[in-house]
Amino acid sequence: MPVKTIFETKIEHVSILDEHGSFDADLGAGLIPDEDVVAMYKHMMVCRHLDEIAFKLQRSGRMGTYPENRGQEVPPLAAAYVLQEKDWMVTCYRENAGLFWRGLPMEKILLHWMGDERGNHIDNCNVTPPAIAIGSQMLHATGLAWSSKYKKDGAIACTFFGDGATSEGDFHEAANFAANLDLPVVFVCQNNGWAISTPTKLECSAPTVAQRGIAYGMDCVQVDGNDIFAMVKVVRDAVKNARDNNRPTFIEALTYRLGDHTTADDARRYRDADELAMWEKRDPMIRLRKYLEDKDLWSSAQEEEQLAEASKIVTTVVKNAEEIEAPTSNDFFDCMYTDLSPQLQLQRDTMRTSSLGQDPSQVTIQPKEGAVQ
Ligand SMILES: Cc1ncc(C[n+]2csc(CCOP(=O)(O)OP(=O)(O)O)c2C)c(N)n1
Ligand SMILES: [Mg+2]
Repeated sequence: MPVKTIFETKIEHVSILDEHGSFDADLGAGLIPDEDVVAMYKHMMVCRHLDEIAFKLQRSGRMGTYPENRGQEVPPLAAAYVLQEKDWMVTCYRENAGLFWRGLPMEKILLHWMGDERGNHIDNCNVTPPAIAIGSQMLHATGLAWSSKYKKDGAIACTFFGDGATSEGDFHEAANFAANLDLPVVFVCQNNGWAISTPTKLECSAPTVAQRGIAYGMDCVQVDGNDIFAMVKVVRDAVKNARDNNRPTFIEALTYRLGDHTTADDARRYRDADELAMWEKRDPMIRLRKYLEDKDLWSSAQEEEQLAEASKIVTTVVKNAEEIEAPTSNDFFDCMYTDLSPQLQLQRDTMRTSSLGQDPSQVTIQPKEGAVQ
């Protein structure tokens, strides 16, 4: 029996606006109207300012742990730009730029990281709360896509996750399910080179993360994730494939987190200063600003103006988040169950007393000292 090749594949890498600001006019022509590019740049400035302020809130004890998004704004923003209102964006925790573009109030993200459950109550747009259990959200996206296919409502799901998340079983289950059931899902992996302190090469020995999708029979592509034009192009293709053909696509977006993993981390302990310096030069905002300035679409005066605007927006957002009425301990019960059993009702009604769980008619109910109301 002769040995013959029965399967060969390749992974394409897409780049349109490179780190030096040069633009591939053939690939990039007509992709994004100028006014939208300006709007995206302005949006990124606001997001980055929020990121900076969130970091300071944590450092000054006004917020819990926070994962900086700085440097990774482009992939989620591109997806949010392409998706339709009915579609789902199902993310982890470094996708603020896309969530806000879709209409998620910024206060929600601050509340989430302040430990306030109301940050997860989203009723104005099709996005899910940040998924902290790594990989779990890919299954949710696949389920949402399955339900859309079943209901024939034409919606697709676009899910975001990190390079590290592709080493979780959840990724493989979601990918297998989506590909075998022909589901309209777009899998976007933000490959930032690290899963906290574990470099990607230690958990993926293949030359690209993208090729992990090939095993499931998906179209796979790698893209410069700091290039808004390339990102919009590949997401648009993937969304079309999902919507028209019910086929999932795997996108590996090469990017970098310019900050620490979270405020609980110090990346200087494991990341090379030279590596960081190299990626600082590839900052998506530097190249976009240069692109806009070269086309006379942006000026220093506009930059100043937008910085002031970002500061104004973020100040209001922080004020709204911090001044929200304090939650009551009844929320433990009321937000968890639709119908409370008599026992739980009793616990709720007596939890701020010294007679937790006892029948109020049979004991003298005394408010507990120092109880939160
Ligand atoms: C199931 C699970 N395991 C471990 C963790 C702890 N953890 C939090 S973030 C992280 C690394 C994730 O890396 P990656 O998927 O590359 O995302 P990135 O933070 O780089 O964006 C780990 C292991 C977790 N949150 N959930
Ligand atoms: Mg990572």
